[in-house]
Amino acid sequence: MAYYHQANPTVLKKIILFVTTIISLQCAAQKVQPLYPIPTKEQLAWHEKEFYLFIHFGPNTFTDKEWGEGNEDPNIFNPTALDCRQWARIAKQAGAKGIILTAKHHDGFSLWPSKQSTHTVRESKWKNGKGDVLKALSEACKKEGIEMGVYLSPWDRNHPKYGTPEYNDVYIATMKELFTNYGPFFELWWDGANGEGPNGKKQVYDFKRFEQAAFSFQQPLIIFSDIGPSIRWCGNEKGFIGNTNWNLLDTAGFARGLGAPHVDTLNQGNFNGKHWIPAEADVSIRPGWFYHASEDDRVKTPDELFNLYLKSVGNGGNLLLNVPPDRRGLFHPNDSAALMGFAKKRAEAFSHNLFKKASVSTNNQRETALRHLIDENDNTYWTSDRNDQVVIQLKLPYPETLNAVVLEEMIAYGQRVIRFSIEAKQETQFVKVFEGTTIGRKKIATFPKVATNEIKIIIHESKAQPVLRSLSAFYIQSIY
Ligand code: FUL
Repeated sequence: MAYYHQANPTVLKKIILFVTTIISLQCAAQKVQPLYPIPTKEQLAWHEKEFYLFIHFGPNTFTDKEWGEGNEDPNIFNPTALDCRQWARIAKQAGAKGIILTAKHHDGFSLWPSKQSTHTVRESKWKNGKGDVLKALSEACKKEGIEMGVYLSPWDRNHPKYGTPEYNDVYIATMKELFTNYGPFFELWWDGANGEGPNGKKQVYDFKRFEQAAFSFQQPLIIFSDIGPSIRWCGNEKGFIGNTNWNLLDTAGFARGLGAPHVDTLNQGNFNGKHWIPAEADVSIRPGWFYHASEDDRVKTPDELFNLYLKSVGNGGNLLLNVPPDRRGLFHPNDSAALMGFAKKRAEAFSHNLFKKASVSTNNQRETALRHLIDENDNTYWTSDRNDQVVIQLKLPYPETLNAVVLEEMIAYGQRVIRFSIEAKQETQFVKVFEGTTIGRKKIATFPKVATNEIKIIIHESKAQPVLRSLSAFYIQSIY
């Protein structure tokens, strides 16, 4: 009897060895080497935001212009019912994660009482010169639990120092005021536009110093410009990011503004780009960036906004949607209604994941963590043991009609997939329904609806073993 109760040390050692080998083999099967370049922690957090609002507001709102000259009477700025809480509340309800405000546009007018300028809210009639839009917005965002960012135009058509080396100091001091009094910001937005100032001179921007200064005022910080350093322009103002979209960019030899890479490069990134600089799509809900009453009936519809979402977030980037307040200082009801319709459309489209109850199999040995593909957990992933002809098969419990598959890479390990396709089983054969290139943070693949109970995802080419975070499938009513 004693024999059965006393563990034999040799047998015990063998059992322990066996168990630890199995555990470490399973871990090794999932252990992934990053494929550089990879995103920073801040960039990863930025990717997760997906969608946020832009707000263009200032003298142009009252003069009906898009580019003010900088010589407008500051008294023209006089919103009758400004309410930043309304902006923030609607942004939140629309699912936007933050608001980026034009703290200063090209006319040089500052929406806060800046010490660096004499063209500000302080010089206006609004609230007898005691108003401060930056303060009001930062309080409103905090109350609504969304984040705030700032657009600060380097081009300034009002500042007397513009066009001289001292203006670079002015720009840095202006940034400092913003960061110190109203930060932290989730994003700092640098416009590449560089025109003439009041004295007819153009400015040589010292972006190197601007960058160092901004990072000294706030760390971590995401800075947008044509070429980063943190995120890039997508090459157009229509809200479309390339179907092929590498989060990578080569910046050596390029500059912001006219010296930027070709717009197609910004739109698609560089296949072998040296830096992780993902694309942001900036677009307005109306034809103009600023409010014009004549455009009240030209607000994009929920369907059009949803299409923009597919072309930006659905191509692995973020969507920065401009909603310009009117002369009261409020979102116009047409814009608010479109935003609510857009939110509803997204909620309806992605609420019923048809892969949730699927059974998953693959053509390679790493079967163990396959469930992570459909567990709807952003922190888990599955990786393959090969980098070409990876086939993932998803069997549904019963046939479903679907027209969209959402694929996500675990980009913390780098962007890898070069080319993939999707097939749906029809009777006894698989039929190709989608051919794609990159996946990145998110790819929303849409195709004509198909009724099926089996889907194959085939990764034909990948820079290294694909590391996938999630696969989901949907039927979206009336894809635009
Ligand atoms: C451009 C500006 O010139 C437009 O007025 C607008 O602010 C847009 C977002 O960026 O470069």
